[in-house]
Amino acid sequence: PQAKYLKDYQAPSHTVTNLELTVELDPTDTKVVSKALYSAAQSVSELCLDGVELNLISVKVNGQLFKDFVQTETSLTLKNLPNEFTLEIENTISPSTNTSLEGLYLSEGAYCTQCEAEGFRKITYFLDRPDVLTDYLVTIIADKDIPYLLSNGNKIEEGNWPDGRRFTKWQDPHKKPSYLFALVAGDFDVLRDTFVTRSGREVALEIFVDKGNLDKTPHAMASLKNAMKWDEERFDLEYDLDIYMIVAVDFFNMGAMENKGLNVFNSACVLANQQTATDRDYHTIESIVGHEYFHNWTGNRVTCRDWFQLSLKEGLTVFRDQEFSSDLGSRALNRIDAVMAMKTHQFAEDSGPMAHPIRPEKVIEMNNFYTVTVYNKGAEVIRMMHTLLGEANFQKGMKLYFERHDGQAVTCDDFVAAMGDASGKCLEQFKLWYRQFGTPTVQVETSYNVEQQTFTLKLNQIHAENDPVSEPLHIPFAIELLDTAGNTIPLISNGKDFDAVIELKEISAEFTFENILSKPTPVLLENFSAPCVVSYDYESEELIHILRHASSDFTRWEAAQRAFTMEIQHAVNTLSGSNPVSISDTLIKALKSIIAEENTDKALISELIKLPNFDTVSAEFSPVPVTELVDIYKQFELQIATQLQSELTAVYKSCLESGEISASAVAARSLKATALYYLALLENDEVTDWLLANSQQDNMTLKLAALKAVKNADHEVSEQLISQFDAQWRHDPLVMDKWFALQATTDNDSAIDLIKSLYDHPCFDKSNPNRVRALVGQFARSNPAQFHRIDGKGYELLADLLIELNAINPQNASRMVTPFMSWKRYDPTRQQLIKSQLERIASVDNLSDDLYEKVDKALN
Ligand code: BAL
Ligand code: ZN
Repeated sequence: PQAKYLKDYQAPSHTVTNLELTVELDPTDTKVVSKALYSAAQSVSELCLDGVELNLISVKVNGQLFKDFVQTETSLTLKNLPNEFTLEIENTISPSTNTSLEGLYLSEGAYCTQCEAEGFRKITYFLDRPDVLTDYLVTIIADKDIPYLLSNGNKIEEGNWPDGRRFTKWQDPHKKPSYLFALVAGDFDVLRDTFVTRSGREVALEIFVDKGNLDKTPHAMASLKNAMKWDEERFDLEYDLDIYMIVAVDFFNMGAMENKGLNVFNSACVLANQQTATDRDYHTIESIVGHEYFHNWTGNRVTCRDWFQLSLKEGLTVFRDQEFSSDLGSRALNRIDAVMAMKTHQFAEDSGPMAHPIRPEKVIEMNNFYTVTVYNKGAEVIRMMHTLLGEANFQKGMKLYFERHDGQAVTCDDFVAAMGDASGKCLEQFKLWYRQFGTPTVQVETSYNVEQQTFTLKLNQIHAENDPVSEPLHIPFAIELLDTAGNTIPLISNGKDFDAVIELKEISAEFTFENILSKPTPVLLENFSAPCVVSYDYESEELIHILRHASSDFTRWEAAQRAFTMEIQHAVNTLSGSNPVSISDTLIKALKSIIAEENTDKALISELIKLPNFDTVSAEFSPVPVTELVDIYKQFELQIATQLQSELTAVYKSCLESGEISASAVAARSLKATALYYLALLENDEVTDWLLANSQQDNMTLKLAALKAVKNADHEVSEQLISQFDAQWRHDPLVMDKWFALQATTDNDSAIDLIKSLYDHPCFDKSNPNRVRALVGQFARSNPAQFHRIDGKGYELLADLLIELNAINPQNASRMVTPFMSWKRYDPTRQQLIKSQLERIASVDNLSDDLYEKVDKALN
């Protein structure tokens, strides 16, 4: 396969106007006619169009049949062309056999499209690149029994086609790149509403779902309206069409897609009611509905010049959706989520063979770069600019960005330039964040001078070994100093008030603060102000002090995570034979008092008393001591349950919740779930009653909390509850995904056989990405004991599946290979086992570019 390089970018050879697309739908023989005016940018006589898996019928230039072309598997090159001409191409495609879920395909009988990044070329021959912006006029023709025929923009005509079929015609008033094209056709239930924009325009809102699912749409609709209002208020951005449609489909590779005026969503990211969806699902839906809506400006109105610039729209839009969720809900909890994603997934990617800058420079398969780096680290880079500029200047930057670039396809440099010009802040050095990769470490040394009452921080930035950037990065490094009573000490440096954000611009620098009456406890990289690791030798008492007193809830959580991690590290070092390991009394005492805090958000308490997840902790070790960690987690959880039994019991009883989705009810359920998770580890009849009672609730959050708890504890009622759930929900595969995910975490030796037997469950379907992710994805991500079995059977299970998926859906296969990418972090035996599975995959005939790129990087 051929790699593409950012440095080789060339402007398109032609501009395209007045694209008329006529699509006659048929499951195996859909006819596509595309007609447009092409104008050569300079005088060139060749035009090379992208096209994949298309059956070409005819080419006409200026109305005349045209034969002077060369066809390959991925292109159509026309020769000896005039400077300006109309081109009409007719081709056919087969949606029903398209299991890649790219281009036009069928999802449970409904036609739908996915064109980002390069799916439009599976529909017709075109300049399928984001910097070719065109106006679209789309005619859809289909059998009469398909009531909804949808595309982007406004419906301008509909009626009967002469042969008895139906048609609709759609015009999008905004020029767009081909990746934002969408077409949907099917029979749906529709939830309709309206939104009146700030300037008084009424926008029709429509959510299309499978028949019978209407009662699961109000939350998505409410989220959409909240997003529209929020974008007006916080970003001064108003919606620009008269209609906004969302269609939910069951077969979808991603979460959702921001096609202009016609979003297509994975049904998992739309459908929710209290019986079927957890509070977490509600939150995810709100955030994704927001995310896709926010793309209307950051992505659609201003788009990317080329795919290397993906973070231009994704990093920025993730930042915007994070801010949306934080403004509407708890800022601290949203920050915890975002930082957890960074530390769990992005740091791992950044230290493995797929490490890349937020603006990659070399790509084989673009679908492989919809990554936590481009999205989440990209959002952190935007957040750093926000920290450095402040909200007012950041918003000025956004205004200037739109003033300069509305309707254009631009680069990340254009965005940073707008931010710099609008604020007057020099961001030249800051731009290195777009080129560097690997997680930088900020090494911190501190010293307290008793006589002078000063406190000095020495910061030293160290870049990852493979980082191509050797010059110092511009790092906003936020700090807080706590006195012995836990109060925040005002910062004074050189006699002046000092902002809490140190701007580290050198490799090494010192910062001294005055008027510090006694040795303070430093909070470092407060609020995760930069995507870095902090290296500092905290005493565990210091962490407990921060955990108790820090002014920010997020900081308290980070201190708890660090304190737990230190205890786990200590346990790994002292573990020997069957001697038990334990959490220190000081931390247990701190946890006890946290649970009893009356004025603290219950959802935060729930997070503070949870152990850090396995992946975050693993990152601290080389090689990862898998077996020891699994053992220590079990011992620690049991110890928390035992020593905090009375506190957990009390808090469980005091968490009254009303079955609503109000913030307080959600928080109460979250803490209840955590208490139940621990308490299930103890033999206690009262707890068993609670577990049974929760499992019968008509509320999925509580029901699933009970199931997770019994599953983790291998509780005597576990099997009973698992089969009850299956019996109750077998009719709803989306709900069954929760059940598949639970089964995947079975941590005894029956796990592999169980998973294989579930491939035959009537709800399971390997061609559905949600199912595969729920069962096998969850197994590889969240069942370390069984995935990393020393007999290699866990690895074999994943590799078998990837080889099958390679032929069905390469994009999904490629996402699922991630757990293998960090193979070098394990012990020699496991390394060898994973490596041999990677080699097995590498030797498969017809290996997709998607898998090839990753496996090749992993092995070389
Ligand atoms: N653009 C692909 C899906 C998303 O990030 O919104
Ligand atoms: Zn996005």
